[in-house]
Amino acid sequence: MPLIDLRSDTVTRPTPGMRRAMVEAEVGDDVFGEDPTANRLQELVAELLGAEAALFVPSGTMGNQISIHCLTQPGDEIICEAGAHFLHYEAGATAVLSGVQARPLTGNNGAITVEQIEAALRGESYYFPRSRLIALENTHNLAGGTIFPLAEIERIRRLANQRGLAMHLDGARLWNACAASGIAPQEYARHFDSVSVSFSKGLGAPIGSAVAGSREFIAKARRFRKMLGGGMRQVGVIAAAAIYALAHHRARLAEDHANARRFAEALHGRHGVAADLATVQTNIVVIDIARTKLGVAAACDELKKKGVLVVPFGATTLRAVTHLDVSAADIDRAVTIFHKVFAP
Ligand code: TLP
Repeated sequence: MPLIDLRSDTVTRPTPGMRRAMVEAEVGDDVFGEDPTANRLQELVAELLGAEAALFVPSGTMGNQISIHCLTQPGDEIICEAGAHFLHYEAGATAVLSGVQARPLTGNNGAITVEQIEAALRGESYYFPRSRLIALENTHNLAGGTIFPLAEIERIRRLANQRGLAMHLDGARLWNACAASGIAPQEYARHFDSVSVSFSKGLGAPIGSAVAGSREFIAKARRFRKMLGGGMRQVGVIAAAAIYALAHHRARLAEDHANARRFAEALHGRHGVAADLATVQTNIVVIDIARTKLGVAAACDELKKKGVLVVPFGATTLRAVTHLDVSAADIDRAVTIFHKVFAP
């Protein structure tokens, strides 16, 4: 039996249709701006996000870091939620590449409020860092794939306008938020100066993200992408996979969300395992095993031996992510394996 890989939605392999699109992609040198497929993808993303322009980048990490770099100056401060991806999983890049520091605020399911942000804004004194950027994440990975409420984003944007702050959205899984909430991508995106979206997570493309914003922002982003070594050449081969993914794999995210819920409901409350069902809003399930006989590392090992891969997520938690390569039948098999591993 093949392993059921729930470590991340990044583990998917291109489908036959996607591979065909990649093979047939028209290509050119993208550093000259001449790759027709990359150009088409950028136009498509800009249109979907209601932005003036977009730029293809190799990874979500580069998308976040380029955005942060282009919207800040050294000595600035970024207000974000304490579990933000860029804070924990991007190798400290904001400090190294942009010389900025973060002001993390503890949110509720990954969402921070306008009141919290207002209270965290710095005054005018010369010895304070400059409050400059508000960075939000939707869906929020560490909080378990939770959706950031649009009404709060609108309030935060009003504050940002009053106080001259920029806003960045880490929308690596914005497509999941949209599929689950029924809210169109541009309804979220229009409140931000920069948005980073991924094609290589739930959408199932092998590589790639994009950043979107104003033409001026994208011109700066292109320059910094080059500086980071992210100017690629015949990139249409992978841009084609992203175009295919946007066309064919967005609506089906609802299946991943149904599978995540099915998984969480079947696990919760059995053999000491807990999954906070309120946070299972999209394709991520955070599983708390504090009240079971196993620690996190031992649990991952035992699950792997029996055929399920998950990752350690916190001191007592595991993360499981549903995706394109996991069926409802796989989920049922994974549930049976969990029950066997945690049974007393
Ligand atoms: N997340 C990965 C790991 O890095 C944790 C995962 O398996 O979930 N923003 C968010 C919200 C992300 O979840 C990720 C990747 C990124 C940015 C970075 O994207 P990549 O991996 O393309 O650099």
